[in-house]
Amino acid sequence: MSYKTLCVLGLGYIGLPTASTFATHGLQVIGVDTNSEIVNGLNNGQVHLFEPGLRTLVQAALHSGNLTIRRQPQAADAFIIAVPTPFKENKQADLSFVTAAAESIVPFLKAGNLVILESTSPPRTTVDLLAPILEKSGLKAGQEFHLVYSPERVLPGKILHELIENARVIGGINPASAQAGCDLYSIFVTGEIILTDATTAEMVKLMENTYRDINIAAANEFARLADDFQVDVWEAIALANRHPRVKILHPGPGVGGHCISVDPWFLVEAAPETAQLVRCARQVNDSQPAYVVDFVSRKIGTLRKKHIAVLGLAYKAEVDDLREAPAIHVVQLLRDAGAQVITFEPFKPDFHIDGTQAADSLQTALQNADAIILLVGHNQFRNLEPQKIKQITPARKIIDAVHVWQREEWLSAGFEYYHIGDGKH
Ligand code: SAJ
Repeated sequence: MSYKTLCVLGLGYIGLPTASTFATHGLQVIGVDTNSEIVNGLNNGQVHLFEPGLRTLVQAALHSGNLTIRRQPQAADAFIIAVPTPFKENKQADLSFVTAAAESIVPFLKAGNLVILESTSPPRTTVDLLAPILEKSGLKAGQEFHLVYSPERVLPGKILHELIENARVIGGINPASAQAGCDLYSIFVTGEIILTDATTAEMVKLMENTYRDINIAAANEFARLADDFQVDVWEAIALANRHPRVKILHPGPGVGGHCISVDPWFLVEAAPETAQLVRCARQVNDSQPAYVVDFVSRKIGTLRKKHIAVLGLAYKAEVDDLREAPAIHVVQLLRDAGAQVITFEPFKPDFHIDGTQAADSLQTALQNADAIILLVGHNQFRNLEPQKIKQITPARKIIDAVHVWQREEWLSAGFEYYHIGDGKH
């Protein structure tokens, strides 16, 4: 099949790069978002997300005339749904955005169209939820229009490269649908394209992120064990990773972001009795902020009335995304224990957590601190020089929750230095 027009629903971290990349590869693309601020901003050339290279790509797509931004969909050869699938309070998937996006397509669906869901979804969403909604058009899924689930697998920070170069799994509700999806993504994907059925593709996506979550949970639990046994977990991990078949990940303040901390719950929701390991890993990672706060209080004593400077709130280094960020939980727990917390997040300096102060500079964050906690390894923090920091803060206790600083450098500058999972020092 050949495609001339494409409608992309949802202009977030996945939809916006996808729409722009198709546009710069010659398709006429309509980018749709229900948020009028995002639509107005993009129409004025303002990109609401930080991702390396994205601004340049979006501006090139807009200037080419191939990318149009609107609030409602319109007729097209293909539709891609890339809206969020958050979870609700009870950890169940909130599919209301997928449902609304699908319903908005129905009036425009024509015979021969292709519809693709990219949003991470519980197994069987494409077959059991999406197909019946789209069939309200009077057209039969798989016979009169093609229907596909194709997971996005791009890593925030490297989205533009991985979008093109990663292997792409395309699951059709029948083989003809998968082939139609392949024809579309072949326009820019240089990685391998593998065809399967829609439910397998949904499961693949959930398995990838669950696998990583379980492996990070192992690293976090090893940190706690090492702490108990007077071992430095980082030294132990480096040595264990010399084994040819072992690759332990990094302990940290927990797992955040909109993907790995959310997606495993979709498996737990779909099969609560079976998904025991999946649930347990989630619980280990979700309790890691409490471990960090316990570690801090063991190193600096009572938290009551202590002035604590927290560096980094984003869910990981070099992103501006604070969704599900474990650092926010750490700050809330410190605050609840009576500490006077001042935060500094260089990618979102205005972000404020109730009952704490947000600093607009490193200097402001550190100037009255009793202790400094590093929660995110942004480059700006990695490169700090202990001798210079000593000049701008009275704090002499450093807790490094991501282990990006060198212990010896801080010690020789006159600080007490601790990284989590270090029971040795
Ligand atoms: N983290 C650790 N220790 C580690 C690695 C990560 O604590 O050794 C933490 C990070 O600090 C962060 C969280 O885990 O809080 C997740 O970060 P990440 O870099 O592992 O992953 P994401 O969420 O940015 O992107 C993931 C990727 N999935 C996998 O690597 C299997 C990406 O390919 C997916 O496209 C993305 O989820 C998604 O959208 O689903």
